[in-house]
Amino acid sequence: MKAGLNSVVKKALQGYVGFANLPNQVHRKSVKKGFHFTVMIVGESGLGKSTLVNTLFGTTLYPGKGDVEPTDETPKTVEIQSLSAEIEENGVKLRLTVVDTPGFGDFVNNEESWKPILDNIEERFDAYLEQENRVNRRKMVDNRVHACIYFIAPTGHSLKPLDVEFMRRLHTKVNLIPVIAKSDTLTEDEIKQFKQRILDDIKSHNIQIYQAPQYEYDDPETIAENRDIINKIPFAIVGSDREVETSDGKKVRGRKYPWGVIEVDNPDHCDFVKLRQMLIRTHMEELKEYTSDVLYENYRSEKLETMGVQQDPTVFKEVNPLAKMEEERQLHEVKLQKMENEMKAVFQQKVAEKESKLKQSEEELYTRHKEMKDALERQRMELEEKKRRLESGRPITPEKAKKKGFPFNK
Ligand SMILES: Nc1nc2c(ncn2[C@@H]2O[C@H](COP(=O)(O)OP(=O)(O)O)[C@@H](O)[C@H]2O)c(=O)[nH]1
Ligand SMILES: [Mg+2]
Repeated sequence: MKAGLNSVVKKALQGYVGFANLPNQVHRKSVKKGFHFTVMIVGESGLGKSTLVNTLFGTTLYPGKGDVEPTDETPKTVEIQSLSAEIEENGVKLRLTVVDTPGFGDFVNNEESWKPILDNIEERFDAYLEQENRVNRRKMVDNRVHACIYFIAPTGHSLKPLDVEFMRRLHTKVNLIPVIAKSDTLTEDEIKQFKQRILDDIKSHNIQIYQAPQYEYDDPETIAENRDIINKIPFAIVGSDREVETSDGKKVRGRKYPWGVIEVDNPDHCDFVKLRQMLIRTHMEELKEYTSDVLYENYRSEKLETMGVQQDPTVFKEVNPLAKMEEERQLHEVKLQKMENEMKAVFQQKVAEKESKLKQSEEELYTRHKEMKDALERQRMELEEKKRRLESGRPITPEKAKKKGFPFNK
């Protein structure tokens, strides 16, 4: 698996996105920190994944059109490529990361397709878990995958074994949002029937796709809007990063056919707008919350269990008062120990200073004492000398006697 490039494109969107209109009281925190949302895109080659990424960002993030050039060598595994763009609307920032997975479904053995994707999702959970275990949790980076858009080929029949296998393996790890790729190749009726077959297949295989909750306290308008979006799943999408001209001369993002133009941003033509609304307007916080509180939380407790750590399920992780008190106690102890060490160091330094001062004065005293002793000795010798002279009858020179004397009596 190759960790793809991770570029950040700063760009002011011309078109309307909508996240700046999120109700402030609910999203004040997110608005301050900026939104960060990660979407993964999975599906067989050629279904329009890269094109959808470009359509979502409203810009060409990929050089050239679509996928990496085909090479003679078949890639050995699914590649994971992550692209990030910071989009800003009315001063509100959204960092949208899209994880593309070229190579999915290109193998004889299915296991080689879903495994690297599952691994990538779990690695991101592990990275988050690792941060949670750190003492300083203030700067947590959430790179968990909040939604996975799964591309279904527009066959009009039913799900392929590859689709079922992927969704069954991944549905407990990520919010699955199935979409019908290149829906412009199907008629309206075909889409309607195909959607129903897909939903029946999903149900019969016990696959859990993302279910948006209904809030009875929401205003009727919001309830209607949400229901309208959810009823469109699996979204029938059309992607295009090109502008085409309609019959009445309008320039729109879309695909041109002899019989007319399919507009990407027209909700009457396809469900692209609904998908985008769901991701970055109506359900972004929901998708993040479900990822964190249910999908990640399940992964986390399973992982801890296999590591032999038993959790008390009645205590929610963030508000476990005992663990918190213990953590605080330990922090406090470390602080106390540090203060004690500092005080000891200061004390020792003071003692050393005093000692060296005492030693210095002792030396000074000793030298003075020695000088006095020497002076006394000299005087004694002179007196002896005088005494001898007097005894031998010679006179004393008066000047010489004046010069001598006790030095410390001056
Ligand atoms: N008809 C139609 N063609 C599409 C659509 N989206 C992408 N394509 C085309 O399908 C081809 C493969 O698209 P690409 O984005 O590279 O697919 P990927 O391999 O899944 O990344 C390109 O020629 C696109 O122009 C769509 O919604 N409808
Ligand atoms: Mg691609």
